Amino acid sequence: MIKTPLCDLLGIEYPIFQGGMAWISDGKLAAAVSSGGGLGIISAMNASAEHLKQEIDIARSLTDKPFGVNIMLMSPFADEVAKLAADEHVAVVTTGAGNPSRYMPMWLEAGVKVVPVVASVGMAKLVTKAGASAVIAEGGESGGHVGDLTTMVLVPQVCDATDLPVLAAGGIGDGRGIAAAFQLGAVGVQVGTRFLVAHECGVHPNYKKKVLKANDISTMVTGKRLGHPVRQIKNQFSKDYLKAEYSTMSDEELEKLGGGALYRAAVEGDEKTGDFLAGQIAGMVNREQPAAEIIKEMFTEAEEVLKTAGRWLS
Ligand code: TUI
Repeated sequence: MIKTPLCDLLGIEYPIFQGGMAWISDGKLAAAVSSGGGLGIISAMNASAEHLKQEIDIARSLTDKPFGVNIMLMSPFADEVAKLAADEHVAVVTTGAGNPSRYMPMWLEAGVKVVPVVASVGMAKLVTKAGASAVIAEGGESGGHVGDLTTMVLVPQVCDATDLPVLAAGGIGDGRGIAAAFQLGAVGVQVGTRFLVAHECGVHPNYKKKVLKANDISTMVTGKRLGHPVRQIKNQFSKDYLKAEYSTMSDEELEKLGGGALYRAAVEGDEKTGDFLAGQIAGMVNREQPAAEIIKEMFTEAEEVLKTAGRWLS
């Protein structure tokens, strides 16, 4: 059995978070992951507090286990969803794409545990001082909004910079990845891409098909010109967008080109104009499974790997 301080801190069986994926991580997926022993997370994404409240109610109707809410700090609704998370006393808030400090006193006051995603040592130190309960060190192998550093170099440096429990994210798709993350000092992992093909994940079937078909070199990063690099599966949209980034197109027009693309992928399954965010481990995801089975399988594998980790020692 693998049990780490993160399990005791949050009252979960397996030290794994399901990533908060915009337009994808809803109350149903979060409940399935939490019922399976991990921490399911609802994405507040770019939607209103009203939408988030509906998903929280769905999760609460499906599981008695704790779950979390992910707040994307660049969302125009960040203020109202941050307040709702406090009012609802959700067990955990994770944050992404920015500095969560301005909301931390409100969340801590409400008894919410805050676990920010960080992409640098500086941000890890800052959120440690601000009262975070743990940090997620996310490398650029992940899907969606990415930082510059890889998981391999970010995780040990974040572990050295904070006394908080560290979760590793980005590039973790099976038990080998969990075992490797633990060797770097992490005591938990966050996984997004593999949960895209969970039975309980309501993303469009075309999205699942794209992940199942992907190989090691299927993803690419766009969005550097506007300062928001995003990893996605290569398709017509990503190639057109990259070309536009290197053209004389204005920033405003470029922004318009990207607008709604994730919705078109996740909800409408539009293979040409949709933006199919996924991490580099997409090539390792070959099978649809229930969320609980994904978690169990990953940790059974990790246990096997860790048991034999000393086999070359003499
Ligand atoms: O946030 C994510 N992944 C996301 S957000 C998203 S929606 C979006 N769509 C278009 C453009 C941008 C976003 C899709 N996927 N992951 C967590 C994450 N956070 N990765 C990197 C970071 C991060 C980056 C900078 C965290 C803190 C940070 O601090 C910057 C600062 O203020 O110094």
